[in-house]
Amino acid sequence: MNKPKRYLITSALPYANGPKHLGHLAGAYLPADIYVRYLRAKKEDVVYVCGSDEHGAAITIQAIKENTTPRAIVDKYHALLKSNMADLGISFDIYHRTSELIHHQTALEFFTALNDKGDLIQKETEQFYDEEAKSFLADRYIVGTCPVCGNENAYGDQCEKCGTSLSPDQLINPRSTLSGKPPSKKSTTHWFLPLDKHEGFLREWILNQHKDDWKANVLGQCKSWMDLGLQPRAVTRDLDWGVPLPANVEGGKGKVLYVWFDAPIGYISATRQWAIDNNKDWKPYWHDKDTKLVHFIGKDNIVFHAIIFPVMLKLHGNILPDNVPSNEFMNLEGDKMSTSRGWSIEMDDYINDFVKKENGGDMMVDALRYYLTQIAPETKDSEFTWRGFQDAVNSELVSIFGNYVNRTFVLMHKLCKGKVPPLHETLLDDADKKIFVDILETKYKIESLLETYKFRDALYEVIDLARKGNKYMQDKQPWILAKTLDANPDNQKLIDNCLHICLQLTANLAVLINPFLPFTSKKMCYMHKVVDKMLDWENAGKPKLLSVGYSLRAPELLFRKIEDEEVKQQVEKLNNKKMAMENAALKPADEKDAVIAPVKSQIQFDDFSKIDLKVATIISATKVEKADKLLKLEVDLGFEKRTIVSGIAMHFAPEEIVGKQVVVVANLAPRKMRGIESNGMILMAEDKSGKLHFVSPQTMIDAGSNVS
Ligand code: B3M
Ligand code: ZN
Repeated sequence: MNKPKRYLITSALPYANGPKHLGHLAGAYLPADIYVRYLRAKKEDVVYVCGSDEHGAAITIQAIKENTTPRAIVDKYHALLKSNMADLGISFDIYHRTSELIHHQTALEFFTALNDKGDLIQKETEQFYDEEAKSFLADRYIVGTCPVCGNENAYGDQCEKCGTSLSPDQLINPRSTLSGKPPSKKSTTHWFLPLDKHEGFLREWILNQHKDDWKANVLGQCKSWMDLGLQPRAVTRDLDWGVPLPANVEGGKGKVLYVWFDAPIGYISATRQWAIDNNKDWKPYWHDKDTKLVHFIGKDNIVFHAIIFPVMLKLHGNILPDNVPSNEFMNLEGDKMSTSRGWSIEMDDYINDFVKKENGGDMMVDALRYYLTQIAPETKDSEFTWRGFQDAVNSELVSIFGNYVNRTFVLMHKLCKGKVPPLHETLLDDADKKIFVDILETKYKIESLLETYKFRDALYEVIDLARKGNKYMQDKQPWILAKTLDANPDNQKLIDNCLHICLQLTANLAVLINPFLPFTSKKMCYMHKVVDKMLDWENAGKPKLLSVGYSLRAPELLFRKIEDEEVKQQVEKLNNKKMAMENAALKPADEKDAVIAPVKSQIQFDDFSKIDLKVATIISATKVEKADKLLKLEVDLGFEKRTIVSGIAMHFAPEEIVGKQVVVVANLAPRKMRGIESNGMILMAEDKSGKLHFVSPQTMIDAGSNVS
């Protein structure tokens, strides 16, 4: 397209059904954020929208799992996702939600417009039905035995054990999750989007017009989908959670829009809400041909964004996406990332473990952004390992980038009185001049890489420029020149030149790294005593960003090293989490649904008062060797510290319980377990799924407090 007048950038709307992991972040959010920050630095008109996807079976199933309402689920996880994204520097202009009224209105207007024009068709189909619950059943609501691996709890759309995609008809002994009874079939009428009618347009638009600028994985998936033959897609469902069809649509009673019909319209409603909040006009962003619309997504969302939504947009008279940059998946320590299997690092976990002030704060956000970009699964699946994270941070961010900036500032304070030294043009040699050329070339390379969505290569260029800076300084050795100043006072001019150039380079690095590591750039602005305006992209490549004689601040620590111990702890935590999940899943069904245990026979108050219950604080927890279930705890009872061995290792990772308060039977006779003397017992509540919970005071109180 011609130079766009404005940009509308979207990231896939995450389902508000649980925390999201680092694979999600690396797939659809971080690359979009880098792109948007770059466009903003270029002073482009850009709006970046996202929000929670709050409809569909993903939500209602989670509500059943957590024994609560869909509303409570979306409220809880919307708040979590919104704050997680903000903490990790994802700079949406709006993070909206599809349960908002304006979204329901926008989605219905869209549906009605298409329906009124005759772009949708109605068809009668047979659907699974639960006679007892009087409810149609989404595929997810039907469980049965997986024909592939024999898992007795496979869902009607997928077996989570072996990963096979299924349809409910393939399940052996299917049953409804609502009543437990086998489902029947019942006919129902739905609205369909006849994709087959649009095949000609899609083939021309995707496979011809975009054959050179869309990624190969996107083109490939679209082509194979079309080659299988496009079918009409249902856009409504018989459900009570979603965007209800309006009362005046005949036959619409009890039906809602299918979540994949309403969710992408969420991009439009988010733009509308953003426009209201900012006193802007939303229409050009969705109607003007000069708008560049880009959807950042993960590979499981390709057909929805590259085929189905574009057909909807075209029928509705909107602009079409200019690109749909989609990432492959990011694996974790040799296995697929999956929250439900416990093999994942949630954004929330990373924030709790690393971004807290005492662990490094914002610099650890940038450390994560660095590693995730460096291993971005842009063309094939990639792999996150904690060791890889440590390597990237320690040997690139700390040793190359951080070290270069730090050395420059330290030497400038030592050898140039804390000021930007003058440049003595006549003394410039080739190596000096080369740095200015390198800066400019790097800028151009980064621009063309970012504009073609090659974020990992673009980031590499920034680090490579810092590497060149290090080498330049190492070759010039201004600290050696400084030693001979008495004999050669003119050497000061060479020192000046070296540090002048090094400083113009640090200022340029701040501009160039800004889209990727915004917190680092901010800190660098502070060190350079310049306002954030220096980060405008037009400043990139300039040889005179800093004025001669300008005094600069002392260097600040930009990054910190990741210790071996941290890597070890994280790997252990991951393994523990997976084990706890597996144990919960392996419990036989009757054990999970255990009835409430009958009340034990009566005792007298005297019997009870013999038990001395006290509040204790856990000060350390370690696994007991060769005993899967045991943790050795040190607890503080106020008047003394004690060791207690407790059978809770399947339920808690050691590091997550340190600092927690518990109730202890303080006068229980000591007992030896695996050779360790245990002095007391910790009270636990067991829920019906068999999971253990601590019994603790509501707020922290003095250790040793009596419980009676
Ligand atoms: N919520 C699916 C997902 O999270 C879906 C994306 C909607 S984008 C409009 O993978
Ligand atoms: Zn299976």
